[in-house]
Amino acid sequence: MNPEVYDMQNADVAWCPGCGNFAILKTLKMALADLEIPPENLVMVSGIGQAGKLPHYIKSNVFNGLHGRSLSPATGIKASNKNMNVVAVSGDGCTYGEGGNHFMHTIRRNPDITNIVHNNMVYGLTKGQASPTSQINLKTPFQVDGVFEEPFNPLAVAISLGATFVARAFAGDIEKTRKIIKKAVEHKGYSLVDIFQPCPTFNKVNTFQWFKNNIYYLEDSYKPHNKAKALKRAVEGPHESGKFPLGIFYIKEGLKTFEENLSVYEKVDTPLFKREVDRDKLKKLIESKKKI
Ligand SMILES: Cc1ncc(C[n+]2csc(CCOP(=O)(O)OP(=O)(O)O)c2C)c(N)n1
Repeated sequence: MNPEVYDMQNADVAWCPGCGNFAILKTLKMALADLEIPPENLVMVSGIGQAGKLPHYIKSNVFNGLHGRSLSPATGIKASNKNMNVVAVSGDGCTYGEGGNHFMHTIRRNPDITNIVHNNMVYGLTKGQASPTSQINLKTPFQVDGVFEEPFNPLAVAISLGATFVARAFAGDIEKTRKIIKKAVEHKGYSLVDIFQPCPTFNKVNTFQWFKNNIYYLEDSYKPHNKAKALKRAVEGPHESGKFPLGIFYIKEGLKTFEENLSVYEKVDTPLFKREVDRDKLKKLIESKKKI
């Protein structure tokens, strides 16, 4: 399929020139086209931020929720129409900061959704404050003495909570990122793709070149099926006097998804949104004093 099927005509794009978001958008469209997912079968869900605007620029069904709240509507959408391909996309601030609690508990539920996080290590939309993934000593107009907190490690958190697909990519490498996104979308269950992305306007430290100097790919011989080994690789990085590995760290297959665990799908396969609501039953339930 041609990635142009996802092009939005006359979209007024709000991203700065040189922003890594452009490459992520382009790569995502290529990966979805490779998988031949028609726009009508795709739901893009986001929170708030520059990354959170991505669904505005891709022809598909869209739900743009509150800051930090991309994953709960994405889970609900998938549960009510399990035939849809659901991709939740937002920034590191939105997903790991404001949405940190949702991030953790969505992983535990394992809905069959893909979670793409644009990780520019800064809050872009609100003009450059530190985010949970900001590196130690990063100075910003708000953190004038530099960041002193330990950076949030989304991969290690996801692996330890039992995420069934965990990967990291770089916006500057379209071909490898395209392959990773394809595998993530194909994966049955929750998949995380954290994508390093330069923010040329508000992060003058973690630039395109900085990322190039501080990343490498997991070896071809690396097998992503061992949780302890995946965790060990996930904690590597410049803070441990190394580099950040990229690639697929962990995959666990065969686990039931959130939707599959719902009793409503036990006997009937029809998506919830297509079913008739028994209004009398609902009314009785609302009016009853019974505690649920
Ligand atoms: C509840 C709430 N808190 C704070 C904000 C302000 N706010 C909007 S976007 C954002 C951070 C965006 O950073 P990130 O998610 O990393 O995305 P980026 O803009 O860098 O792509 C913040 C703090 C908000 N809109 N709502």
